Amino acid sequence: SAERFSEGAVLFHGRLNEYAEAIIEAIRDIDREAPFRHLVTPGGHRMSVSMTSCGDLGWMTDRKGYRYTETDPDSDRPWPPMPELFSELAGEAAEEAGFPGYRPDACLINRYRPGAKLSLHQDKDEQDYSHPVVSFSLGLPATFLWGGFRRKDKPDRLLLEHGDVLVWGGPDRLRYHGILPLPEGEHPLMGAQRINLTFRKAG
Ligand code: MD3
Ligand code: FE
Repeated sequence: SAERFSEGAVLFHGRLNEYAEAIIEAIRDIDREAPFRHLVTPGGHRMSVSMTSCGDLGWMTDRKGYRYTETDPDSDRPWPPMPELFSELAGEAAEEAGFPGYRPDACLINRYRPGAKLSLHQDKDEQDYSHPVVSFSLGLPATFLWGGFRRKDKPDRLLLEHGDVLVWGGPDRLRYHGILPLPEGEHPLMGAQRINLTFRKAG
């Protein structure tokens, strides 16, 4: 089932369920080429979420700032290619949400272990905000914070569960958003973790 909870935001419940094993296997391959790592923000904080990327561009941060790169700074090799399954599923969901012709060039993969969180932020490192962001959730459920256009606007809460796909664009593209600390738990396919894949047209 699909739920449109704002003009530019659609949540497809359980959309990935039949593909979950294949996606998890593909993430294992990516982790072998470009292992998950805890990045350090420009302010010097080690992020509690660990990250890697696939696709033509990968998102990263260090003491110098946030940016997209064509190579993994840990290996100096290109990021692993984006599996076709990922781009097809992301493109289909975007199309159904009203964004036809979506061709993401970046897929950021976030791994949350219990206690990991993502503070309220905007996604502003992309060239063109007319393209939506598509996100896949796998593993343990997490509470998503859906804020306004100023950091101090009180966010609504929404549970993101295994298999969910969220498409976020148009007038909602620059909303503040985040993830509350992941509760303890054990997921049958994923163990004690949540993985989020976030697709973007960054370049
Ligand atoms: C709303 N990831 O990687 S996904 C991120 O679950 C990020 O790991 C979260 O925020 C996660 O930047 C949330 C849902 C999401 C992603 C991007 C958005 C919602 C968004 C961009 C604009 C507005
Ligand atoms: Fe974000």
